[in-house]
Amino acid sequence: MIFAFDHGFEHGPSDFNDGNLDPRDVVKCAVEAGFDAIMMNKGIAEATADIWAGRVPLILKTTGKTSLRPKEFQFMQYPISSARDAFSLGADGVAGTVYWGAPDEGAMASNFARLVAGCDAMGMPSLILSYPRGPAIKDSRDPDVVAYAARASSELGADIIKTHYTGSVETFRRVVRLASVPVMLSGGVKAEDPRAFFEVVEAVLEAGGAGVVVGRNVFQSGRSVGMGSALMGMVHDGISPGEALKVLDTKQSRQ
Ligand code: FBP
Repeated sequence: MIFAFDHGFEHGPSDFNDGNLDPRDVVKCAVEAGFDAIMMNKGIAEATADIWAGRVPLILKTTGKTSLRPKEFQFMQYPISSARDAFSLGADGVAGTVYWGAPDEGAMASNFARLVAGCDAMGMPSLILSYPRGPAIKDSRDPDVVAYAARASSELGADIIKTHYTGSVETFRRVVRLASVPVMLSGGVKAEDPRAFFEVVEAVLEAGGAGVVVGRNVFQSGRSVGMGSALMGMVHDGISPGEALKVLDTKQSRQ
């Protein structure tokens, strides 16, 4: 269970409200929920280190793009930190995004390959945000496209893959088998109904998925600790979506 919290860079203030505007409040909730790791950019990791350090492992996100860029230039993620930065911060892993199929796929893939080389030198695992995206990609959740991107990610040397749900257990199982390294669900836009999100998580786990990398479905829920705890229950203890809803309802409601 990895808490994704790089949205301040990727999406900006539109992802936040009064309750989650201060990253310190959000990181406190992630620690309280007991996530296995938090994925953040360097600056916010430094600013919140007194909260997470020694409690929850850090995965340093090393690539980014803002949504302020013109739309046609939003298909490229640039390196914004390094494996060395991760090491200096005491991180336990690094993450980077590749938009497979994008015009700049080559640059993103070779940047990720360099990241992997840096990680290998320091004995750190790498997580790839494997997202088919760009003018050539008609459907970024097309099972064949997601599977191709996942396999390309493992061929590149990624240790863990985070990608989109493909819509069914069967198609996601094919992604998992083809990748041959752990594949995790990418949370995505907050679901209207938490049960719907829990059902996707259940399907991913049934398909052999290794877990969930989730951001908005937690920190935009208004019940971050409850959502985090419910998802932890599903991934680690195999509780059902119905039981996860009970955990969500019984946990104290805050941020
Ligand atoms: P979510 O669970 O909120 O989707 O977070 C996962 C994530 O990959 C973030 O790490 C990243 O900021 C965001 O989704 C990317 O969103 P988009 O698909 O809009 O680029």
